Amino acid sequence: MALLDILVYPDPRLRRTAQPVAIVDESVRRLVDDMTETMYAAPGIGLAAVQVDRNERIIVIDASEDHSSLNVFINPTIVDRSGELECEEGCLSLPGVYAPVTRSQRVHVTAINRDGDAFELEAEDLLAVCIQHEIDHLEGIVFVDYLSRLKHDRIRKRLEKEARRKSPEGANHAAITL
Ligand code: GNR
Ligand code: NI
Repeated sequence: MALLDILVYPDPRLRRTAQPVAIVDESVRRLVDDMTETMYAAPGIGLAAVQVDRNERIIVIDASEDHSSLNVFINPTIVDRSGELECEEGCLSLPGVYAPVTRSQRVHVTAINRDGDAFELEAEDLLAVCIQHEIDHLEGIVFVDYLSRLKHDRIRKRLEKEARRKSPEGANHAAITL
C-alpha cells in the first residue's frame, strides 16, 4: 500500500469530473486500498479519487471512530434523498477550513463495491453528509462552493497565500471558521 498526495484547493485538478469505472480490476483495487490508507493517515472520514489526482468515480468513507466501518463506493449514484441537515464540514483539500453546509439528512445510494458487486445503502446524518461531500468531489465541487462569494474568496485567497509561502510539511493551518 502507499500514501497518496492529496490535492489542495484551489488546485484546478479538483475541478475535474471523474469518469465511471468500467471494470473493478487489480489497479482499481490497489487505488481503493491506497485511498483507504491515505484517508486513515490524514486523518479523514472520507476521500474521493479526484482528491488524489485520479479521475475515476471512486470514494472511500469510514465515519466510525475506530476504523471499523469502511465503505467503498465505485460509480456511486444517489437515487433518493430526503430531509435537511446542517453540518460543520471540513475537507482534506481545504486544510484548516470549517464551515456549516446544509445537505440532505438521508440518502439512498447505489454503487459497486471493491469486489465488483452492486449494492445499495440507505445512509443518514454524518454518513449521508459524507457521501454527498465525496460525490461532489467526483463532480469537481468542493464544499466552499456552497458558501457566500465573500467567504469563498476569503478562503481562496488565504489558501493561495499559504501555497505561495510553500509551507513546509507539518505547517499548522490556523483554523478558519466561518
Ligand atoms: O474528514 C472529513 N471530515 C468531514 C467532516 C464533515 C463533513 C465532511 C467531511 S469529509 C472530510 C474528508 C474529505 O475531505 N473528504 O473529501
Ligand atoms: Ni473533501
